[in-house]
Amino acid sequence: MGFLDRLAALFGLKKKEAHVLCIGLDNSGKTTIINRLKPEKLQVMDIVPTIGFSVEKFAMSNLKFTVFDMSGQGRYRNLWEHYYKDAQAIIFVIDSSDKLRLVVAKDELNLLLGHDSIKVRRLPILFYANKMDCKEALSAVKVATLMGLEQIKNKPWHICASNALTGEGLQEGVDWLSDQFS
Ligand code: G3D
Repeated sequence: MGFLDRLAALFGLKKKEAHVLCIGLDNSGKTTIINRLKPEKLQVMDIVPTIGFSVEKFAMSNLKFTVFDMSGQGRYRNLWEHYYKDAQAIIFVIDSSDKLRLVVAKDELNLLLGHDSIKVRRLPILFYANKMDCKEALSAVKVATLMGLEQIKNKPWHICASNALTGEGLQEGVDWLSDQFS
């Protein structure tokens, strides 16, 4: 059973269908992570960089995934807000090696957390501090501090250091997410 099959099985205990939103800035590693998590037969070998606003959607068992970039595209904001109300869990991917854009990621996270469809809901948020293999990568603890995660009080959250190229750390994150629904 793949990671997502297990997660889907757990969601299935309580809900017919669950929507997971996988978001983060462009180039943070969302596509690579999602491709790692998908069962092998669904894996895409060529990962096309996301340009402009594109949304990837796929369903697996009773899990529905929506993946998109939150990068500097204010004009698309109304479009992505549309997906917030359906989300039952969020995977927020951060490029730990891109210190300059951590500030942007933090701003986007705060906008997300303050959104009407999100702020009063106790939905779990899994953060991947991705690209841990990069020499200049910050530790997951440092990323959590710089992102102000300790200020998230009304939602369960967890941060995992990950290397989406090898898959390291991804399992831990999915296990945590699974626990939130079991
Ligand atoms: P996105 O979907 O968030 O836009 P992608 O990001 O999954 O397309 O990844 C962007 C680039 O980062 C890709 O490189 C990808 O291989 C790389 N990447 C993703 N995760 C990791 C990681 O954990 N470590 C390292 N070192 N690189 C990672 P290219 O060169 O194809 O643009």
